Amino acid sequence: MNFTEAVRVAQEQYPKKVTKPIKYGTAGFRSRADALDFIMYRMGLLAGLRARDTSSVIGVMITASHNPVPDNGVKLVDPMGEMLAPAWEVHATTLVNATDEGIASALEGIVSEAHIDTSKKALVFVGRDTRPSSNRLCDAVIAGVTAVGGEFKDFGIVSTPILHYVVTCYNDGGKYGEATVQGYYQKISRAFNKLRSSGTSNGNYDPVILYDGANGVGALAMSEFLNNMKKSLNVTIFNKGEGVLNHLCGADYVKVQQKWPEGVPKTQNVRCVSVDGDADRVIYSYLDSDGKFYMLDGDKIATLVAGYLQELVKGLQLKLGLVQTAYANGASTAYITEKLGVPVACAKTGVKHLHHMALEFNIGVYFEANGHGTVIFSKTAREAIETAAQAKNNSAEKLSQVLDVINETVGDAISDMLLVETVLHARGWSVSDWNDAYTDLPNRQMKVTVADRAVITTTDAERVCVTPEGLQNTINKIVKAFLKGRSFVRPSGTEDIVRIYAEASTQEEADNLAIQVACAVYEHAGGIGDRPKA
Ligand code: G16
Repeated sequence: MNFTEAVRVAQEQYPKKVTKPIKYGTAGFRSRADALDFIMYRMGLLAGLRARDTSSVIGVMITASHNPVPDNGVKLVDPMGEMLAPAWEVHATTLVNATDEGIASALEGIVSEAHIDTSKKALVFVGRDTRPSSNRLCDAVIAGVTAVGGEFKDFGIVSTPILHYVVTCYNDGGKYGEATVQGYYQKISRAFNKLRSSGTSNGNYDPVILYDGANGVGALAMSEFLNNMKKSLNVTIFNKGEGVLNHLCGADYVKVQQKWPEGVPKTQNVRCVSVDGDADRVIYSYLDSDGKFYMLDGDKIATLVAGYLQELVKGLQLKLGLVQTAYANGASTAYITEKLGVPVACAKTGVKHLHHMALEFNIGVYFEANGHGTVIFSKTAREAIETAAQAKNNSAEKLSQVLDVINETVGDAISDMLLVETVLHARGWSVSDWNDAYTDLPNRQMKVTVADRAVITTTDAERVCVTPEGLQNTINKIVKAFLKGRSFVRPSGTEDIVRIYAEASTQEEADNLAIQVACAVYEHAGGIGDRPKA
């Protein structure tokens, strides 16, 4: 195949105007939307080749998820719903950094390295979030797919998990479910309705939910679910799109700012469920009778789910494990290992890393503290559960129903919410009963802007900073002065900033630790703008 057409379209419609090197980040490419047209076009080209390489449908999701509205981005979905394979992240980076004329040789290089038969058919599924720029960028992706002779199916505005789901279902011939948007809603809703057939209330459990849609696609997805879920839950949707996407609301805001989302009434003792801009992350929160705010993040979800699944799989000889990242609250890790006896592994930030590690268990629960995660079941686990369920083992029967509520293909805010609701209902717990399982160590996250965030490199699942020289020593010295102090820094892969995480025995100490470490980053790593302050 020659790539003359790919070069022509690039030069005429999607010329590259930047020379600065660009790297594939935590979840694909992300930046301001007006700088993304050429990248989107090239990701269309790449998806066309990847589809031929795998003889499968590949997904392209246009979203910048938790980032602000002026940003956008692209996530590529591999055949079984996984994030793009690491070798192809390298190809993606090469292709994006080529000149317009250089596209041809970059594509030829990929074809030859991956031994791709370019005469094969290529089909790419495309989806996008609700950002104003997403439609235009979707056209660029489609132009790329078409320029390498591929075909596409445009799913329009969908959540990221829906796109992962339809890609997986199409590629496995419908075994996981029907490869349509409606098929997604129906499979998960049906399973949830079935689990609720015995009644909606139980003990302290109350099916009332305040839902924060972050003014994005998560609000649309929840309305669709409610149409399919009959009256199994009593959900009221807020932040449906009347406000600005992710602004003062949504999962990232609630998690990082540790605040109740704007636009949601401050009803006490009712749980609020916040999702992010593409509905792949979820955070719970509530206000107690004194109006005090409590947040239940990915760590709380992971421990709730792992504890429940561990009970259900008892006697089935299956190895269940939990994967977290350095952001996991120290109290959650202690609780899950010491109290529940579940092994815990630590991965680098990015669901792709967690997913990979979770595959080492028969049942792998993986969650980032920011609410991004799911549960995956190996073939062995599925077979063992099925056999036991057929033999009328009660727990296995329950487990086989729970399996269908879970979207194993990727972290899915609403499927995760339904899983949490299932566990709370089964335990007869209120949100405060859940929160009481363990107490989070007070923590704080901060961002520092530096001239070039690539100067920060890390090791040991991002818990240790390797460069710039001296920064880790400084952090160690600062941390020593704080009771139960822990802190690390890492360059974000989705925003042009460095992230700081700190935890300590009190909130004041955690805040103080975060500021001191942020100042150390500012000094050692070339901070720009104002010095970090409280
Ligand atoms: C993406 C990734 C997550 C990651 C988050 C923040 O989430 O999928 O795994 O935790 O970015 O990454 P970073 O700290 O490198 O900016 P999302 O929801 O924004 O797509």
